[in-house]
Amino acid sequence: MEKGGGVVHLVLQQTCHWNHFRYNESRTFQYLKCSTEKKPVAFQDHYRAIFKDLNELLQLGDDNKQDVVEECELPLIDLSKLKNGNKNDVANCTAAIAKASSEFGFFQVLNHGISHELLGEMKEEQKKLFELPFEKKATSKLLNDFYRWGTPSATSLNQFSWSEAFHCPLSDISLKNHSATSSSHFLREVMEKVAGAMLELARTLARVLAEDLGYPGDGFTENCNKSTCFLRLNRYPRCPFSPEVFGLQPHTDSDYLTILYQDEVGGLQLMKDNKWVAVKPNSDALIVNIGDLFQAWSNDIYKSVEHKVMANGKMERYSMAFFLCPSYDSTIGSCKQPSIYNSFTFGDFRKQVQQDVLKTGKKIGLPRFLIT
Ligand SMILES: O=C(O)CCC(=O)C(=O)O
Repeated sequence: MEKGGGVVHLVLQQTCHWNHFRYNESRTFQYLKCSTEKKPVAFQDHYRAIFKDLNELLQLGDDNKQDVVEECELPLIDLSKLKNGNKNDVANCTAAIAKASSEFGFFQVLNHGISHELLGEMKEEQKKLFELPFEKKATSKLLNDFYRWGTPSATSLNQFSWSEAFHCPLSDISLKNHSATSSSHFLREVMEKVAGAMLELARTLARVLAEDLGYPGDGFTENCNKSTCFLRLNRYPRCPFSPEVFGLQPHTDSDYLTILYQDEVGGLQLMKDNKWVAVKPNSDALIVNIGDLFQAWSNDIYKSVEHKVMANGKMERYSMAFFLCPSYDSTIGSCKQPSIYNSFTFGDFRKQVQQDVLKTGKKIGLPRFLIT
């Protein structure tokens, strides 16, 4: 047995179905390519340092298993009430959205205006995309150049995410520069429809939330458009090291708000009253969560809550997230005085997050901008 990555190597040989892990004739790893470095990099070389601890972890047995996490029902809000013309219904629905955003930072919406058929088509296209060979996803710019897998910058296991994703600005999904015969044509067509519908939904929700704090109209969402917002397609492969490994490490979202479509597998957890709680999947609903920019703008009335995805040992999982973001030069100030945060541009915020992640492996986020 080799030192360090050797145990991981053997375990993966026996159990890993992540189709990126390829074996050659002698059943050792061939190579994996990392999306940020366009040179082949052996998985065990790239992640040797962080996976070596699994050697011990795998021998620890049940003592090391994560605490049992309770399941929670997120507030479920019927958006048809916003549009039915009844003033009472509109007021109740607005109040429910605002309450959930300040108490949970998360809620689910029903009758959101995005059809089951469209979401089903999206899931099918997403599956086909991720089933392609790893080299193709990593190098052929299927959705331009926005593929990532794992966490290339991770230096420890708790910074590693057992997932792969395409993270695309909405403007780069467009069919305009792609012929009808291109292999990604139908995928782009479906993504464009989903992204357009999610942008509209996100703007509606942002408008409702701003209005509840006394700011009617389109306000800051005017700066959120196809060239500033993102759609992320996520796949969480089955993980032989579950439950010790994150599918997606704990984080808050660096946006105004996020809309999430997830399949029925589950694995999303959020922080509630200093405890992780698991979100019960509901196939009729979309999940909405408040991001850092809304928390700053609302002066901490709406909460950007930490969340994570736990890897699953039995099943792969798919999700898709839409991020409502402004242009990088947009200033995020607070709607209330005295403000808790210094105002900052979205570009400054992103830059600070990236610097912190590079330096410490972790996002610090809003606390960086607190007025001291
Ligand atoms: O897949 C999920 O449930 C969460 C996705 C997420 O948090 C993200 O893409 O930022």
